[in-house]
Amino acid sequence: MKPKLLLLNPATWYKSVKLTSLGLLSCAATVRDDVDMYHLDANVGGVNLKNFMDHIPWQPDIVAVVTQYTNRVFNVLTHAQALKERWPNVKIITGGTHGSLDCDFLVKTKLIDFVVVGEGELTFQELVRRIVGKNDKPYDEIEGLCLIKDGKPYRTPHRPFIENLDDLPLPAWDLVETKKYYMDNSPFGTMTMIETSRGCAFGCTFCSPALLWKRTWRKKSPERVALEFRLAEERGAEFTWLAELDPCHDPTHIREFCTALVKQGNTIRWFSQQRADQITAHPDLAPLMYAAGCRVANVGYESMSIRTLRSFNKGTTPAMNEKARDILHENNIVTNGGFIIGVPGETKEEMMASVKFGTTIDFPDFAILRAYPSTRWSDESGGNDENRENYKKFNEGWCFLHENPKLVEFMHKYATAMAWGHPKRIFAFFSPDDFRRGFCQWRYRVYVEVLAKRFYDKFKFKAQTALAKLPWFKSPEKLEEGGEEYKFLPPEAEEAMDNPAAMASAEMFERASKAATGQKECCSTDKPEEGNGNGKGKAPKKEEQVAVAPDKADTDGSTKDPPPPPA
Ligand code: B12
Ligand code: SF4
Repeated sequence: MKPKLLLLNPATWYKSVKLTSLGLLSCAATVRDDVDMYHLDANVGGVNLKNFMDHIPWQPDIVAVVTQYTNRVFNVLTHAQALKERWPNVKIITGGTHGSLDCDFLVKTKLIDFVVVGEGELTFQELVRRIVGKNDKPYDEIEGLCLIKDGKPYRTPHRPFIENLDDLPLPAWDLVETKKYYMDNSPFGTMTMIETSRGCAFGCTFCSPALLWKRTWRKKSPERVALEFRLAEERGAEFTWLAELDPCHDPTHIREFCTALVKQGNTIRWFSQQRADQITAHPDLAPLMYAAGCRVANVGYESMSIRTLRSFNKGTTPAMNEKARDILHENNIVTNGGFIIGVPGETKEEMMASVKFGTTIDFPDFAILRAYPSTRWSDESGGNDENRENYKKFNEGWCFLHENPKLVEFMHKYATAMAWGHPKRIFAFFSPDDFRRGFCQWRYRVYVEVLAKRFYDKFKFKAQTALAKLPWFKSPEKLEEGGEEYKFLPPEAEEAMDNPAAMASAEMFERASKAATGQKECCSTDKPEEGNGNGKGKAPKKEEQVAVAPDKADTDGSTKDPPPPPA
């Protein structure tokens, strides 16, 4: 009998979009021959944070849980605590964007045994094989790991990136029931995720994956992309997110795979993230992408203020944003635009310019600037340890960084109201295009649900506060019964958060290693270049965009005392 590995997608508040983690399934595919696996998603089929333990079919030897999202990190710990309480010897592994960038904290909680830092597949394979006794490499010699060694968080050397993404095994979609994945009330049908490339060569100051992938970009071949679309069709998927940061990075690549999709008569419609500069530099891409199935573009417009775009190191301009919007409109691609407000120093007028522009695109999404771990904004507001407490509020309309938080919170509400309530929106309801009409109606249903939930939460919170005043109603657990989200930190995590002495060394290590690996440099916005015609900003040239072997600091690990923090 093989050892047992549980693959766990942790519970989130974000339930209207049902998608499991592609990263987890891609890692799982590397250990098919070594373990028996079961995939459990605590967001679908009635499974949640409270009852997920009842849905585990057997006692696992290993649990692999995703820590992709900053706003979900405490939920991950709540899951881990329940698992460790029932099975103290189970090995818990995590990985993903957030986990990689705040790995010291996760292992310090002692609820997580190993964090796979950065690209997961090869590290995960080696680690799982080590745990089940298929190799005897010491844990601290497995590249790309964070673990506790001599009582302290310890990071092994960085693992070089996989050179050819076609070498990856196909993600383990066979462990997942396609019909469980869709967007609530949406016209898109069943959903899946396909990755055509990996990484991003840009360095926006708010973005965590730019740090994770060290500003590299790699692609799958058009044949491999076409194969993955075909297999997705075969398993019944009708819609997919391109699960990548920058699908249009190399125009030849996207032209080739779109042509391959058209040739094979692809029926899957897809959604992709895009940059305004790439849309404007290659206007011929939009019609080809449409023909290949692209129906929605999530464009990182971010702002209509050049000053704000510069402080984000975005490398685009307001003029590019306008042109990109027009190209997408002309090609009937629905635009779901992302905007961020609340950068320190941003004026009301600058925010207002973004709000106004938002009313001219199909669906603007406004977010308040967050200090995602290890980004410039986190460093400038005290580092990961200072910001961690705020992760709990990352879902909500809170402003942490701007000098006038009330203004930003107000503008956020106003922007959201304009995004949904602007009279122009009504036209989309009656659009002759089925897809656009369906998309619009779906977004409205989501909005109504969000409003209803907020109203309910507020009401519930007030009721709870009133109840808590009654002398005979003291138990916080009682108040939370039936709740879905993390509310109380597991004691081990509280301890790790409240222990400044232990944190001091980890923080020193964090800062020093970050400075040494050049992460700071990647996000510096001292003098961001203006969009330079093709809008490439500060991205390195093509030939520099290959994954580089780890530098000395990366391979140094931390067997010694950490070097002093940079001045
Ligand atoms: C598709 C997507 C979504 C989808 C579905 C996500 C899902 N279920 O996975 C939806 C629409 C739901 C979504 C929503 C949001 N998203 Co999103 N999303 C993505 C996107 C584009 C792709 C993720 C992906 O599959 N990548 C491809 C895989 C192969 O890469 P990977 O996940 O990094 O996995 C590798 C490693 O990280 C590691 N790994 C990953 N997981 C695990 C687990 C284990 C056990 C191990 C060992 C290793 C490992 O190994 C993998 C292979 O090498 C990413 C950007 C990106 N490219 O990562 C943003 C991203 C993850 N999203 C982001 C954000 C902010 C959000 C939202 C908060 C947006 C919003 N304001 O509402 C919401 C909240 C979601 C929530 N809390 O649940 C941020 C996360 C930042 C952060 N630190 O939190 C990202 C990184 C985008 C960005 N530019 O900043 N998202
Ligand atoms: S373009 Fe900027 S925001 Fe988008 S993935 Fe790259 S670094 Fe992040």
